[in-house]
Amino acid sequence: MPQQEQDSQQTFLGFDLSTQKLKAILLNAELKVIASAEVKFDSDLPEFRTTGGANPGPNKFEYFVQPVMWVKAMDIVLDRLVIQEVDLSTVVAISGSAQQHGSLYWSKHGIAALQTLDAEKFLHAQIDDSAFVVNRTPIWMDASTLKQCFEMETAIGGQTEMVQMTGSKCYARFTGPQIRKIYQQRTHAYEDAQRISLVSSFLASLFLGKVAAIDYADGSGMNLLDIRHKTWSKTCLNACAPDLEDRLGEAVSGFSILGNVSEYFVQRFCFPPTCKVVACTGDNPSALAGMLVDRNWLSISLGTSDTLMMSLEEPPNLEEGHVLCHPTESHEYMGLLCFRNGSMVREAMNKSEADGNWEKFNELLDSTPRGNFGNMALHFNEMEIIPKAKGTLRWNKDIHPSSNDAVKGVLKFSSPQIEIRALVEGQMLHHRAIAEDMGFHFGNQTKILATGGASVNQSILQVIADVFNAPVYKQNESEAALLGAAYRAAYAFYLNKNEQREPINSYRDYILSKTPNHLKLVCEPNKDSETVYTPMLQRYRDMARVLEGQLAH
Ligand code: ADP
Ligand code: XUL
Repeated sequence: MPQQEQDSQQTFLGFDLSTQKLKAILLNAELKVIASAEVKFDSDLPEFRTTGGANPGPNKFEYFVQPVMWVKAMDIVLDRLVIQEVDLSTVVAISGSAQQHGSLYWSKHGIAALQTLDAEKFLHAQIDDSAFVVNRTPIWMDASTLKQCFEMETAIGGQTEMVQMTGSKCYARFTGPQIRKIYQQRTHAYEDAQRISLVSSFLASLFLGKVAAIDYADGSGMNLLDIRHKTWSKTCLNACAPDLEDRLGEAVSGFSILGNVSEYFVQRFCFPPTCKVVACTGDNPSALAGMLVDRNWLSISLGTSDTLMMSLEEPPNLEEGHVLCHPTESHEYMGLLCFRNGSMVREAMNKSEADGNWEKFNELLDSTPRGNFGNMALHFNEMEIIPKAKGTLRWNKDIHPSSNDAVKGVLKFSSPQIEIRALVEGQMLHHRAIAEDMGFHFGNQTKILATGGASVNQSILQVIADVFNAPVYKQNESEAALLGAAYRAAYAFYLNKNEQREPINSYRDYILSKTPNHLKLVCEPNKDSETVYTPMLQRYRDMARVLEGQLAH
């Protein structure tokens, strides 16, 4: 077959091993989705008795997964593709996205099993419990390692040092503290662990037939990687557990081709023997890769919690929030902010002021002017992450930040519509202020990409456009993390093929040249936005200081 025709038949396979499911998509040479399949852990694999994809552990704050569940899910998802008559012999590259922070501890037997898979048998019959020395993999929901966080930060000289080195202070769910807990509580298992994988590198390992390298971006969620030098930090490794570097292996770029797919997949599923396995990464970095946005874009996910993602030139030293190595731009960083008081608070307000009806909520929101006559509110129903504050504060236009009234604020506003606008504007002012603190530069070029459950709400999106004084866009295809995995596979394959040829397109340029219309404009800011919201941003900061101060007393 002529080369061009051959190229046009190439496909790229992406996976997302998220908390609740394993999903696969196949993209054709034009990067259009041509097939997909998924396995839901709770319903498709009930024998593992997960709820929302996780098992609560025996002790407080513990959450785990039996890794064999993920192996079994891979057997099923591949079979589901085959049942749809997907031709896997066209797949030239594979990559994946996975929930961040979880850790798997390979036994000697497990590593041998990966290398000698028998194509006649299921994966899970060969990579079973005995492949791991710890058969309960701690996942990101686990919050049981506060002691180890404290120990690691103390050992390296404090929280500020940890933030400067690794981009995050120690978080209980991060992998370093989790590894330290295993080392302390199950020392023999730790000693027997030949290698340690993240969930993403475990996913790559299945296809590679050996333990795969961890990529820089997902590696940034461990409190172990020096994010500026992209190497493991010796001080952090020493603060975590002995002889750890050998167990982690070298960290690599997310565009690295780790090798060809193992013989098992060639024989059992007809993958071509030259099919490349590209390093897998975490779901958040993979989502940023899937959104194809540059440094002018702020991505806002309005899910259960509100999450902001952005590209940064330099890592800031924010005490909270996360800075990761960028998944696709080697000279940039990725900023990740997660806020607890997102949809849950909007939902509570919708219930109390609009009978739980989003249409009514929107009518009320739209009936009030931008700026809400100077009425503002902060609703941190749960302890917020940044700022560390809890409680509700309402100010009207008459309250002076340094007056006695500032602390108490106003008890309630005069109407449901004022309450609703004060909430939504307050939330978005909060998000904007913290994004600025993280180092995001707002300007004429700024654009917002909205995703997540509440991004269906046009009235909320209009408030976002106004408060951020930037147009708001949505993506045509959903599931950015999954797309990101398949796009990275395609780009890594392209880089590999063009090694000798110049010039090489950047990741974004290359993918966008094939999928130019992946976004749609949904809202534009009103002309007076900057005038209305700039003073309110300062007022938000004053209000936040009051709430923070209350907590301190
Ligand atoms: P997660 O991925 O965190 O499970 P989703 O991205 O599915 O969450 O978003 C769920 C949230 O979307 C719900 O908490 C709900 O409040 C919110 N939501 C759904 N529809 C609307 C709407 N029309 N307006 C505002 N919020 C909505
Ligand atoms: C990020 C985090 C989660 C997981 C699961 O720090 O803990 O978003 O990646 O999705």
